[in-house]
Amino acid sequence: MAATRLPASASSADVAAGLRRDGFAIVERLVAPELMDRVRAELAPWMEKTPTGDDFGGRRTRRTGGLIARSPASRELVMHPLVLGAVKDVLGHASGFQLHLTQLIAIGAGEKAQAVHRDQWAFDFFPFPNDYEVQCNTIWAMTDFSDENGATRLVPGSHQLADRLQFKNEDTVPAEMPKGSVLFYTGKLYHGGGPNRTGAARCGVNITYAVSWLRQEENQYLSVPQELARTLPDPLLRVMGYARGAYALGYVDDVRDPLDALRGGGPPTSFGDLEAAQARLRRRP
Ligand SMILES: O=C(O)CCC(=O)C(=O)O
Ligand SMILES: [Fe+2]
Repeated sequence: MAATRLPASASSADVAAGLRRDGFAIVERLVAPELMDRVRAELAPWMEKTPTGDDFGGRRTRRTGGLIARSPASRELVMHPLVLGAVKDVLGHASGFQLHLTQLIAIGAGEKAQAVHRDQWAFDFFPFPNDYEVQCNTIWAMTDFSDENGATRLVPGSHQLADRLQFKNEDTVPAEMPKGSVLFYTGKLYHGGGPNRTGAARCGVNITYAVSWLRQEENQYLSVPQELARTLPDPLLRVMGYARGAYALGYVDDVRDPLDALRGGGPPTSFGDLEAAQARLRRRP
């Protein structure tokens, strides 16, 4: 595939450049396979209980969410510095970003191809401008991803095309990659889960991020019980959404910071200077 395929030594800027050019980038073997095995072992009891999906999600596909609460090892993936750096770069036109969803996607044996789509359609199909990405996404390979076992299918460069297009399987290429690799793609890239023609599940960890002025797909405040949230590190909590989004979003009662409120205190604050916030955003590309 003539597309951005990078070694684990790649920088966030390399990844962001690939995302801007092709709408996706693959970083091979970014984490040790053992980390993916730990995530898998922690999620195994939940996976067994997860029902298969609908026509869009896949009748032979299981999506297990709530990874922050259920899998301590998955928090390393959520907070991987290369990922956070690339997300910050690609979504840098907004005043902030936050976690959008966490999901182990197990595409079962015999599953058919998922309908090709844009992930940003989740936002009510709002026609965001082509030069305004609202999402930057990852899928971590928990098994090898191959053409045969359902590697994610991509339409290279399609982040720059019109909205609401329809594609067939022949228009797509498979994001083949070994276990421990990560596929980055933007919310505008047309893609879908691939058909699995093997006898074993294809497992990938989908961790997505979106600008902090949009609603999260997975509700982190209820997916992670408060008693557990209080034990998590501040930087992770901030990414999960315990932070003010944009100028005023997400405060608690008398404009307390959500992280202060979670920890049971914090002074009232004010919204700050709207003029200054506007000026900061005007300077962004
Ligand atoms: O599992 C995959 O490879 C992709 C799944 C996907 O695109 C989705 O569920 O939105
Ligand atoms: Fe998707």
